[in-house]
Amino acid sequence: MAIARPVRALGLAAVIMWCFFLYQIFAPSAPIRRPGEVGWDEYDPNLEPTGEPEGILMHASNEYAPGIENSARINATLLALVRNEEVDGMVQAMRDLERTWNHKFNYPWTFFNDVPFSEEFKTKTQNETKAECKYELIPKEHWEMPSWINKDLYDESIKLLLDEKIQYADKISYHQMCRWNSGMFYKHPALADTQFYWRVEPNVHFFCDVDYDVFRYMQDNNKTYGFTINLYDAPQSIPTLWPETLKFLAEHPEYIHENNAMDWLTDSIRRPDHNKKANGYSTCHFWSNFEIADMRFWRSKAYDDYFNHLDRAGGFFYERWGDAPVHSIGLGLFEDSSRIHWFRDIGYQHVPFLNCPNSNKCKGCTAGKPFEGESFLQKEDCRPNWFKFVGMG
Ligand SMILES: Nc1nc2c(ncn2[C@@H]2O[C@H](COP(=O)(O)OP(=O)(O)OP(=O)(O)O)[C@@H](O)[C@H]2O)c(=O)[nH]1
Ligand SMILES: *[C@@H]1O[C@H](CO)[C@@H](O)[C@H](O)[C@H]1NC(C)=O
Ligand SMILES: *[C@@H]1O[C@H](CO)[C@@H](O)[C@H](O)[C@H]1NC(C)=O
Ligand SMILES: *[C@@H]1O[C@H](CO)[C@@H](O)[C@H](O)[C@H]1NC(C)=O
Ligand SMILES: [Mg+2]
Repeated sequence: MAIARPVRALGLAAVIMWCFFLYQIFAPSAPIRRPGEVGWDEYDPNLEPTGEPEGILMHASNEYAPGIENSARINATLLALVRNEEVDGMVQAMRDLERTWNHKFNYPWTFFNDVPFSEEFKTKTQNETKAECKYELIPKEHWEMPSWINKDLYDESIKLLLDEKIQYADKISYHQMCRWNSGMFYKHPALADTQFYWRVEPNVHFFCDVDYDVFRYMQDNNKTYGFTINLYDAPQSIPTLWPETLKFLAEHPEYIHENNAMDWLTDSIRRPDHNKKANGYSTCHFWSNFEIADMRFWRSKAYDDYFNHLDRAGGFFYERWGDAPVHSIGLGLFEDSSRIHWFRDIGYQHVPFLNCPNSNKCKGCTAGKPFEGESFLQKEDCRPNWFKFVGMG
């Protein structure tokens, strides 16, 4: 009996589909690797089910209602440096964070700008929250290029950075922004009575419901700094940052904390070229567009002296030192590394990288996928080094 060719083709397709289906069900899953085992670098702990962190937690309650006196809120703010033109991106980021967290806690927002905020910016952002919004102008002396920067040397240096394809190298405002985030924001008079902040940039995303007060978590569990993402930096943007740091340490060995993260800062095994080009620094850093932190650390003598040393050296302008490596080196040297916390439960994205935990509280991201886009981005993730040298705390 002859079977028509299309029917044969259909039958074959059905068999293939069936085999694929069986394979999906019965194929052995990739072995899960544990810390200490060979191949640890490839294992992503975000694949494991994630709940709330251990430790003391304060959950949402009517003590967090907006505008009440003696609320359960502590001395903290959501903080954003942002331009008027970025209002729509800011609204989007606020909407995510209000939906997943802040509508339960109503912490105030504080916005900073080097020019006055427009009425449009104020109206649109205040409309996104029941909490108070404050709009602050940055004083000129915190923003402008310091007097000791040599303009000719700056112009020459920018040419070299552009040859190295360093993004935004020729935008003065980008250098100013990095310097302000490194050593100025916490000196703004509007923050004089604020201890903790959560930094938020326009256009970022938050994916997971978080039901406890993260600021209280920091305070009650002795945490100084919280991060979600750990990345390598472009070494060409910071060739003399580590050498300047070593000069500073030679003058001030007393600032180094006994439980520091020096091994994480100086690792040369995972990405030897980066360490070499950065003259001894792995370039691994907390990606600072997300940070939840205690400003007492930035205001400490150790960090303040360190920032002033770097500022005098000029690398915020002659090179393109970012606030992420500067914060990270400061923390890695002068803070107890057990006081640095990985907020694995906060689903977060700043394109193209993300932190996506495995939890039914999260919507809109794929657990365990640390980047979106081309696979070459994978190698930029340096969390495995943090886990290796410090842990998952
Ligand atoms: N007011 C103000 N805010 C700025 C300025 N430059 C940067 N920012 C803000 O500083 C933050 C970081 O700047 P971005 O341009 O996002 O820098 P980035 O995250 O390194 O780069 P992207 O990958 O392009 O996002 C954002 O919140 C910006 O809104 C500026 O000149 N004025
Ligand atoms: C205010 O917020 C509501 C709800 O999110 C939104 O629908 C509305 O468009 C907003 N209004 C303005 C002026 O942004
Ligand atoms: C808030 O924190 C700041 C800075 O640490 C401190 O000076 C101030 O006294 C605190 N205020 C309250 C009400 O706790
Ligand atoms: C926090 O640190 C203080 C002082 O070092 C200590 O007394 C306290 O027990 C610590 N609390 C927690 C939860 O670790
Ligand atoms: Mg950005």
